[in-house]
Amino acid sequence: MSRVLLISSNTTTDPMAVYPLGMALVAASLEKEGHHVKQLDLVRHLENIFQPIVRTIKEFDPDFIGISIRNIDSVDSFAPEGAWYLDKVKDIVGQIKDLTQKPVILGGPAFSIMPELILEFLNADFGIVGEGEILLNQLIYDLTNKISTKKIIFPTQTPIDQKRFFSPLYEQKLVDYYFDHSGMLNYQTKRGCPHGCNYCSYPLIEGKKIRCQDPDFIVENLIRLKEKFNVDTLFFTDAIFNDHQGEYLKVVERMIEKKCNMRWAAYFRPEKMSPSELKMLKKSGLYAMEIGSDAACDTTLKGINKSFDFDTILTLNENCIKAQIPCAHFFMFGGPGETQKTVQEGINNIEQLENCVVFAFSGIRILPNTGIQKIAIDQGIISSGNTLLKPCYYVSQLLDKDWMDDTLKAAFKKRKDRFFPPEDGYMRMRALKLFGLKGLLWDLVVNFKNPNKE
Ligand code: B12
Ligand code: SF4
Repeated sequence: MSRVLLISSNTTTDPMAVYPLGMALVAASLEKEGHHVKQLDLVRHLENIFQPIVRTIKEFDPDFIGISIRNIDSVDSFAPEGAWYLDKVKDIVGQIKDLTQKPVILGGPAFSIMPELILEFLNADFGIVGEGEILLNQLIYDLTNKISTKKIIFPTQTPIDQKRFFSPLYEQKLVDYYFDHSGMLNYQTKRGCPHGCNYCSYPLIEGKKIRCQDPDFIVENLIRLKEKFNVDTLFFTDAIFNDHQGEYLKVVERMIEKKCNMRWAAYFRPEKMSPSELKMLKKSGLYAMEIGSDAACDTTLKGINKSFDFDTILTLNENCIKAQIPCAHFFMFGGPGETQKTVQEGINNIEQLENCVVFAFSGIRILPNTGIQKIAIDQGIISSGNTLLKPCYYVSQLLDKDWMDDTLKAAFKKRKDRFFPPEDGYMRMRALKLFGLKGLLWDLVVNFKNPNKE
């Protein structure tokens, strides 16, 4: 059996530090196979990320080093150059290569979006696209037994299904760190998204088919988190929690039955969710909803291939107010079909969304193998040779980005429940953290008694 060092290379703490869940799942699968695993999370060593790498490699002497890469950049068109994270990961790989010749294996959501480019840029040895639990074990087996293998391993036809999901190998010291800094832990109840929103990378990372964990298995894990680690607040990291098959309802029913008593938040797709359904979600502990509303009027919703309209967003928001569940809507401006007229229409529409928070973004990060990449090439916004490794944004040619940015800033500046540009939101959150507050934080702004207009 091998000694495997797993490193979570993510050092971003905006909008909050997030537990390296992917690493914890891969670690669980390796341990189950009998390997000796060490998890190193660099976010806990921000003052000097290289020191723990050197020390751990010397002390642990791994046979394989796996690096989890979560983010490529901050997907914010206002962000400075430093918000591109791969330079730092390249330094990490370089440091490791100075110390050992053992294989360096990459994985994680960012890696899975552009595997060939990232493997080459980072000068690592191997990479696994998509879920790593089964494939990393297989790769280690092949390398140990000198069976020839490709440098990049793509997902198989048989991804993990209901019976083969692992329980994350959470570690006490990491749990303490994240609970202390972000006030929550995370858990994933399902994988995959069948929708085809044309800018989105999620189906590339997790596949299109929804694969749900057994509700009993989920609840067992949540109770373990509570009893063993004293965690009572969670974020479900599913691409969409409210899947159209309604599997999520079974999960929350079981959470209620088993008296989980946990507070939780998640991403939701704006779909018709009845007041009684929202009531049940709230009863199970739902305390805040992040809603992928994504575009602010029917023309731009169509432009990114959404199958719902703005009325659906409005209805969901009204039902959330009735159920007294704080929600945050995320909107991207500048997508296909955006004009000065639709920006204005979008601002007017958003004005109708009461008692909620809005995060707005300018432009859409173009990622490889997405529909928006093709549109951008066809419209001459990017060349077909653009690798997209460095941040590159789609902005409709039917308007001027500066005009759009100024118009959005002017529309939102007087409101404390509207966050634009993103850095403005992060600054406000950092300020709240200085006062010792933690959690999503935006939910503190929603006040059902008093509208948030100033
Ligand atoms: C939930 C989520 C969030 C939540 C997290 C809440 C929480 N408390 O955890 C919130 C809203 C806070 C968030 C914030 C951000 N996010 Co986010 N997020 C996600 C999402 C939907 C799921 C991530 C997750 O937890 N997955 C579950 C775990 C189990 O899966 P996993 O990490 O992918 O791990 C599996 C595999 O990747 C692989 N694997 C992982 N590590 C390793 C290592 C090795 C060696 C191997 C072999 C395999 C392997 O195996 C694992 C198990 O199967 C993804 C999209 C997606 N569908 O992946 C975006 C995503 C990761 N986020 C992204 C981004 C950009 C961000 C932000 C920078 C956005 C911003 N400006 O605010 C921040 C950064 C936050 C931070 N501190 O890092 C991008 C990253 C890629 C990119 N474009 O750069 C993604 C991919 C979405 C996108 N736009 O494309 N996010
Ligand atoms: S934006 Fe949401 S609904 Fe659309 S494909 Fe991505 S994860 Fe699925």
